[in-house]
Amino acid sequence: MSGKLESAMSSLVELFECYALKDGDRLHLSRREMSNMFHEELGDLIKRSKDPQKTAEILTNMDQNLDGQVDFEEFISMVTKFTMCSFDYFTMDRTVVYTSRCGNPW
Ligand SMILES: [Ca+2]
Ligand SMILES: [Ca+2]
Repeated sequence: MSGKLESAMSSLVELFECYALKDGDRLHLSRREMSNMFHEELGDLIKRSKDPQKTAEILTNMDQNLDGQVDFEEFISMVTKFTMCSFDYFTMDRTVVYTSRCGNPW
């Protein structure tokens, strides 16, 4: 049985490969693959961002070595930065999930 962290890590690898495989190169996200991933996986989070300028900055700077594509290390770096900026969003949602699943926690 895997823990939540191991599951999250596995999910990130699977997600990256799912989008990266579309052009046959499973090790890199092309610009089109990145665009598809943003719209399909982060659309709601981007719309709710309290700091749209910071969000745009993180997403446009994904390609750190400027080779026109995003490798797994660059992808994980973006996920880390974006997750840190989204802490309030996720903790707010966790309360909603907890309340709806377990009743009033107080
Ligand atoms: Ca690819
Ligand atoms: Ca790159």
